[in-house]
Amino acid sequence: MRIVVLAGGIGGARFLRGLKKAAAEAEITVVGNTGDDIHLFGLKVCPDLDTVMYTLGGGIDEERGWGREDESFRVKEELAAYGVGPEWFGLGDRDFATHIVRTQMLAAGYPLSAVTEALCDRWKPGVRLLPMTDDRVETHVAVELDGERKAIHFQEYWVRLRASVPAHAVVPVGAEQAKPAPGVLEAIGAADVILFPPSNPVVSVGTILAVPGIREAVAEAGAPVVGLSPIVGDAPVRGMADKVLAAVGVESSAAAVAEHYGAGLLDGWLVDTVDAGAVARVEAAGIRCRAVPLMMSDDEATAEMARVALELAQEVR
Ligand code: GDP
Ligand code: FO1
Ligand code: CA
Repeated sequence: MRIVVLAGGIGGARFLRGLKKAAAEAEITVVGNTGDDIHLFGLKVCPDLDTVMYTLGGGIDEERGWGREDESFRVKEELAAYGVGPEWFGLGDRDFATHIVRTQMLAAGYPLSAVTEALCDRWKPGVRLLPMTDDRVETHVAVELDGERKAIHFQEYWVRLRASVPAHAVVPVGAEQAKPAPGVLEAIGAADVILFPPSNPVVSVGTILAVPGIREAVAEAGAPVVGLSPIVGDAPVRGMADKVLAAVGVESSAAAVAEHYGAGLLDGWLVDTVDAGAVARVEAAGIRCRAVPLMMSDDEATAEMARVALELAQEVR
């Protein structure tokens, strides 16, 4: 079975760990979000690709959910001693090596997809990890700061400001001119099942779908498309999905996220049991829906979510 997953960082990565357990024989291709990417200290950092790679490869800091386990921050401290920031972004010493290798390969002319493959040669995530695009895309958030409206990088909005200021718009800068990375459209076209993990619908899955050709390929794919809600009981399990959903005019609820993707894209949708009341509304939108436990408390609970998603895919095909 060929499974394609459009994934962000932590939510996508944890789901993938369960999916690998639920479908050990499957060939899994992950289309990763690169809209969170940022250039810092002359280095290219790809948080969501790295979160997937480290999580599946056994190098993640489990508690934080991002960055390397057993990490230290001495380089960051030394940079700060020179007055060189940003001090609000926590790049660890072990993580730095990944960004140095990536930046060096990009400078030598390799596309991000080839660099990601090379990094995965070390981590062996057990999935094929493709960036959504080899082109530069950066998610910016329009905010009100000190009475002034301005656009800031998504990482500044989330990591520095902790989404504490109202977001008026979310813009994947560069997406319109971007092309899907090699293999992305082919994988979607050849998939038996396409899954949207419980990733952020705006700044993760939404950004991937904003690359011209990807949304169309998913909508026209022969394979069933099934998603899992990142919103449980009208709030994100973690992160700022409620804030960025508000910025795009979508209410923070499992049903509203399904309607936001729409029946043109989704065939099936899983909501948590606490949102069982939303099933009828999702089905009225033409999307098959079931309510099951959606908390990724451990790999077995997550594997069970993945099994139900694959069953629902069978039902709707
Ligand atoms: P990010 O890039 O690190 O923000 O990760 P993703 O975009 O892949 O996933 C973020 C989303 O995962 C958030 O909106 C969370 O609500 C959701 N999420 C995290 N843990 C869980 C969980 O255990 N269950 C569900 N249903 N959603 C979760
Ligand atoms: N998230 C934070 O909340 N604070 C950080 O200092 C931070 C550093 C960081 C470094 C590398 C990396 O791959 C991820 C990192 N993240 C950090 C997580 C990440 O930037 C965001 O949580 C996601 O991009 C949100 O989708
Ligand atoms: Ca992300």
